Amino acid sequence: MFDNLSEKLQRVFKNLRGEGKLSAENMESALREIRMALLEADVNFRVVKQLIENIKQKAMGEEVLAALSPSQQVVKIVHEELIKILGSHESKLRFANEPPSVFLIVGLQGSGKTTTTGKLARWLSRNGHRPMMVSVDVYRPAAREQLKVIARETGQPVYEGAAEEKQPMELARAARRESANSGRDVLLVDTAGRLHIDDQLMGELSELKEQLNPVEILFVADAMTGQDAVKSADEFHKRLGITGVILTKMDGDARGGGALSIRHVTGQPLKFVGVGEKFDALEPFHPDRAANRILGMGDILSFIEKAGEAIDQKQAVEMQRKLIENEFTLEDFRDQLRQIRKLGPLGSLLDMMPKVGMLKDLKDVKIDEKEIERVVAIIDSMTPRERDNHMIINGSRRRRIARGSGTSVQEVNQLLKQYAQARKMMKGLSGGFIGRKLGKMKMPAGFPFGNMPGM
Ligand SMILES: Nc1nc2c(ncn2[C@@H]2O[C@H](COP(=O)(O)OP(=O)(O)OP(=O)(O)O)[C@@H](O)[C@H]2O)c(=O)[nH]1
Ligand SMILES: [Mg+2]
Repeated sequence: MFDNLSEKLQRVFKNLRGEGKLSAENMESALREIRMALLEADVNFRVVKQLIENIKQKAMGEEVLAALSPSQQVVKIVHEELIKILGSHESKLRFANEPPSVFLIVGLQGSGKTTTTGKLARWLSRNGHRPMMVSVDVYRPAAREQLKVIARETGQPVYEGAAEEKQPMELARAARRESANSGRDVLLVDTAGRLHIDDQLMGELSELKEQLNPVEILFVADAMTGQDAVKSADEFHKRLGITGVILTKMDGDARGGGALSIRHVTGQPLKFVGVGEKFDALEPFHPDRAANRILGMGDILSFIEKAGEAIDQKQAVEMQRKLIENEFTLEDFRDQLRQIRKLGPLGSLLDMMPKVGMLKDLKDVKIDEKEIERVVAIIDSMTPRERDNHMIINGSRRRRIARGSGTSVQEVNQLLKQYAQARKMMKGLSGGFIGRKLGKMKMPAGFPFGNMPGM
């Protein structure tokens, strides 16, 4: 989602790495490059200006730590300033004291309102709520039908209403009654889109707002439209008063500038991002995690969350300690692989991983179930002592292990080599600045799968 920007910024930091000290000159040129990278990522120019100003002040000010190298200092400062611009913390949805809480879903035509309504209903029901949906789009034929189909696909209830009903307000009111009667605590109101912001649309939305008293007015914008998304969010906010933004199609080649600008320009938080057409492709937006992603530190926390069901947290913490202290044994390695197998498709998970150093290569790799099975079989054929200390696995032990696991000595050799590499890599990672950062962020158990064959 921020790949390009991330790559460019990392290049800036890399160039600074050779410098002994932060000076006015090297900082000036770094700032110039950061500014270019942000503008190219379609970040709003006012936001860029503010960011650069803040970074400059901090870097030149007294906050610079002598212990850090120039590139580390700049990474740290940019990281902090990015988070500030993005909004310091996750903006949670609000709920009314008296259910049902009404959420108005608004936005321009084709931005993804109806799809997002379905995603949000699914997300809410998985997070302890009992949502109901209603479409008040009485203009586009089949608009209400579309939401009915989505309701079926997501297994979430929809208030259908009479087919001939032509009054948005009537539909919404009836849906609210139905929600209250059936114990639903959130009513999601999918509204009609328009090509442009016009008075009729605003009039209708204002009336819905007045009558329904929504706790959330969520503006849905297509991230691919870049700064136009930011502009229309701002205009909607000025005319209607929105409470948050959902950027859709972040899975496309949007440059991410919208996500970086919304908060600063509109004063309203980005609450969710849509990252695909499927109904599970909706993620709460976390400013700190986005900043990590942009700076190539990976999105370890999202990774943990996604892996949550498969990974035992206590084990993850223990694993992290072992990694840092280099006590990571072959047995741990096997446990990790077993967990990875439980995680399912790795592609999207790998996307969240830090793209520092060797890990960068992991992005293009695919996981191969059979490979994992083979590696697990090899480790299973070792004795506990061998798993504990791979150094004792000599030639004859290797032959025995190969026989026992139905593999070849070459395959056993390869595995041991990869294991040694993974250990080395983790040791390197846990050392430097990035490593310390990662350390604090809790490493997920499925982390060090190294350069596994076919993975
Ligand atoms: N790739 C991708 N496609 C999305 C996402 N969100 C929505 N879409 C697609 O965008 C298109 C328009 O989505 P809708 O939900 O119908 O948009 P809408 O705002 O309700 O449109 P109108 O009601 O006509 O104004 C559909 O093809 C969706 O599948 C997303 O996060 N990623
Ligand atoms: Mg729609």
